[in-house]
Amino acid sequence: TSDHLRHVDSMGTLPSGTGKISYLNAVILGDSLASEENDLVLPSPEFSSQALIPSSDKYIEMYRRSIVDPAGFWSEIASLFYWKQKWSDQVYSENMDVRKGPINIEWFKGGITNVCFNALDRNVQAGLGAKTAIYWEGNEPGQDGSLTYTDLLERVCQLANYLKDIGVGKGDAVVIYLPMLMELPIAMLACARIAAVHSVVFAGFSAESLAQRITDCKPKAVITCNAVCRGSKVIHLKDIVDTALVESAKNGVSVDVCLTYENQSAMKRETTNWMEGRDAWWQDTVPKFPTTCDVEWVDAEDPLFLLYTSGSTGKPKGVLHTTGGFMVYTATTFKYAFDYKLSDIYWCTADCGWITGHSYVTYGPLLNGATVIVFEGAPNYPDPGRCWDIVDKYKVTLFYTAPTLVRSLMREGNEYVTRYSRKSLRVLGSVGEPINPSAWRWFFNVVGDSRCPISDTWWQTETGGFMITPLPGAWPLKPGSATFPFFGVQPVIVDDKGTELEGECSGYLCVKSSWPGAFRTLYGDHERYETTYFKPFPGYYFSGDGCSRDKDGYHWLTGRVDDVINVSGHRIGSAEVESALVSHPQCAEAAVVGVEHEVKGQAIYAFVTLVEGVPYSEELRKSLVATVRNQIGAFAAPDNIHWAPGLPKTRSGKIMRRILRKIASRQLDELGDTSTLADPSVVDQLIALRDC
Ligand code: 6R9
Repeated sequence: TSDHLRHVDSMGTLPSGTGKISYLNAVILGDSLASEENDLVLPSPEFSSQALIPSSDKYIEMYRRSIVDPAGFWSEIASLFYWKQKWSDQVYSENMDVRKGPINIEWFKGGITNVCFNALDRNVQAGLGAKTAIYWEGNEPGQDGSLTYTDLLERVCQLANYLKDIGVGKGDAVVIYLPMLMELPIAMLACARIAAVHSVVFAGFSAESLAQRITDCKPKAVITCNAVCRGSKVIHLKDIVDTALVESAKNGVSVDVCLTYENQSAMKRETTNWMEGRDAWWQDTVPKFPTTCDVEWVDAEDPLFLLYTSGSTGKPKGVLHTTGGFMVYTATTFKYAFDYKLSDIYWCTADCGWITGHSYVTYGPLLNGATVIVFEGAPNYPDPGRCWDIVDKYKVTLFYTAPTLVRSLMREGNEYVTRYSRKSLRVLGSVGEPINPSAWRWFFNVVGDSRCPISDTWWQTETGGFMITPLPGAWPLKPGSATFPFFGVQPVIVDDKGTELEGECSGYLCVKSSWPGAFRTLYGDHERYETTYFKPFPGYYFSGDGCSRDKDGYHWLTGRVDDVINVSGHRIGSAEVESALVSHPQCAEAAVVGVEHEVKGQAIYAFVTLVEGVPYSEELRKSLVATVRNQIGAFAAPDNIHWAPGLPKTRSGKIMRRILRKIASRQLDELGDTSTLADPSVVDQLIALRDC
C-alpha cells in the first residue's frame, strides 16, 4: 500500500478525537464562528448524518479500496453509466514512468459509450425529462430563461444535426467562442453527441490568441455570437472572430463555417459584420433541423475535447481529454465533493471557457441529472450583491466559486451579503488558487452563515477533475487547506531530487499512478506532454504546484513553482506575456513575474528594456499594456511596467527571476546572492527605477 494510505490508516480513528488531530480548537459547524484560534471546523452532526460520505471512517474504507483495487473500484462506478458495449477485461492500463517507455494512460478501453447520451438521454429515460437542466441568468437582472432535460436534449439534437449537415463528423474539431449563454453548453454537448472534438476558447481571449488556437486545431467550424454585454460594456465577439479567421487563413487554416448566435440584448443582426457564404445565423438555421439525432457511439479512449492552457514556456498547450474516463471521473467527483442530491440547485460561477466550466458547469453536473445555473453577467453588476440575489432567486444549494471573487466581494462589506437570505445554501466550493484563511473565514462565516462546509478543490486543466478536496461530512476542515485526496488519487510530495517525503513535509506536488480523468496527451505534441509533466520527477505526474502536508496529513497548496502566474484564478504563462511585450517595436527585452495582489491573488509585473535611445514615457507604458491586451486578452494585462536598463542575468545569459520577484515585491533585503550575475550593478539600477 502507498505511504499516503499508511498515513490515512494512522489516522483511521477520526473523527472520534483519538486520532492524531488535536480537537482542542475544533468547532462544530453552526455552533460558533470559525476564527483565528479555531483551526478545525467540524461538520455538524446534522450535515454528516445526511451526507453521502458521513464519516472519515467511510472515506478511509472507500479510499483504501480505490487504491488497493482501482480496477474494481472504478468499474463498479462506471457500470452506473450507459455503455453500448462494456470495456475489455482490463479496466485500465498505464505507463507513467518515462524510463519504461512512452507515457500512456487508458481507462475503460474497448468500452463503447457517448457522454452526451449519458448526460441527456439517460436522464430523460430515467424520468428526469421535465426537470430543469439549466437556469440561465443574463447580464441584466430580470433577463432569464430555462431548459428542462427534454428541452436541452432537443436543442442539442438540432445543433448536432446542423453540424452533421455542414460536414462535421467524428474526430473533427469545432472551436466554440461564446459567452455564458445556454448555447455554450448546448454546443459542447452537440459536439460530444456526434463525436466532434470541441475546443472552447474563453471569450475574453483576443483575436490573436483565438487565431493561434484555430491554427493549431484546424476546426471545421467556429461557433460564436455577435456580441455580449459584460457589466456595462458591449464586446463585439463576431468582429474578434472575423479578425482571427483572417489571421488563421494567413497561417494556411481556413474555416468554412462561422455559426453565429444573434445575442439580441447586446446587438442587432443588422449592425453585425457578415461574410456571405461563410457566416450563418444560428436562429435562422439550427431550429429547422429535427429534434432527434442518432448518437455517434465512440470508444472510451476517443477524444472528447481539447482545451488550451498556459505553460511556463512557449505557446499554449492543447490539453486532450478522452471520453470514458473523463465522464466517470467528473460525474463522481462532482457527486461526492458537493454531496450532491437530486433536489440540489447548483451554481458554479466559472466560465465554460476554462476547465472548471467543462467539468463542473457542463459535464459533471448534467451527468448527475443536476439543475445548473448558467450566468452570463458579472458578479458585481449592477452591484456587489448580485450573486446573493441569484442565490435567493433560484434557491441555490451548492455554490462554487473562486477565491478572487470571494476577496473582491469581501472588500465591499457584509451588507451586500446579509441583505439576502441565502438560507438555501448547503455546501460552498472554492477553486482556482489557494484560498487564504481570512477569505475562507469570511466565505464560511458571512456567506454561509457558519453553516455550510467549504470544499476547497485542488485540481487542474490536466487532471480533468478534483484531485485533493474535502468531502463535506467526512472530515473536519481547516481554513485554507484542500484536505485529502479524492478516491483513487495518490498525491506525493517530493524534494528536488524526486524523493518522496513522508509525514510533515513540504515540496513539489506529484501524483503516483493514473486516475480516470487524467489528460492523455498534448494535442500534436506528445513529447512536450512527457517532458513537461513526466520527466521532471520520473515515475510521477508533476503538477507544477508546491504543497506541504501538516502533522494531521492535511494538504496545503502553496502556488505554482514554475513560471506560470495565477491571476484571478486564470493561468498565464510568463513567456506568453513576455513574447507579447517584445513584439512591441520599442521593446528590446522583457521579463515578467507574478507579485502578490490583494484581490487577484497574483498580478503581472513586467520588467521592460527599451530599444536603445527610446525614452520612458507614460504613453509608451500604456501602449505596452495595450499590446498585451490585444495579443492575449485583458485579463493578462500587466499591472506594473518597471523600466529596466538591463535585466539580471547569469553569465550564461539566464534571467534570474528570483531576483526580479524580490524587487517587484519590494523585498530588497532578501535579494540573496547576486554575485553570480554577469553584471551585478543592474540590480541597483533596477532598484533606483522602481517607482518610476
Ligand atoms: C481547476 C483550475 C490549475 C492551477 C493549479 C494551482 C491552482 C487550482 C486550486 C489551486 C490551490 C486550489 N489551483 N485550484 N491552488 N488550491 N483549490 O483552476 O485549473 O486553470 O488549469 O489551473 O490553479 O496552481 O496548478 P487550471
